[in-house]
Amino acid sequence: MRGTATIALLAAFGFLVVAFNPGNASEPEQVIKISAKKFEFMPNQITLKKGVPVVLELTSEDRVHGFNAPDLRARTAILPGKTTTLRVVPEKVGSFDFFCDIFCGSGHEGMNGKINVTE
Ligand SMILES: [Cu+2]
Repeated sequence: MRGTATIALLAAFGFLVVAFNPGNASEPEQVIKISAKKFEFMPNQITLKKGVPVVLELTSEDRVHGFNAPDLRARTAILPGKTTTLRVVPEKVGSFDFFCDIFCGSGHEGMNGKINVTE
């Protein structure tokens, strides 16, 4: 019985150590929702801070689209009915294009936006 109590106590203590570890107390990463449809992204202008990670939550209102920001090495397909997440850590300041890279119809070439990365 005593052994069981000791193990339970150790388990509880271990949980406390994990729960209060300062390493887990960091700010949650910013989430930016982007929706895609023929032939635009909403929003199509995004401002990020250099070195600060963000999570993009990508959804599609109609069909399969692509999201590609080559300068940020960020690319994924966006499937309808599903949320696709993409973590981005901007490494340089500037204005970078993103665009749909899965052909989606006659307005596909104009389906793009800008990511501005500030200091
Ligand atoms: Cu497209």
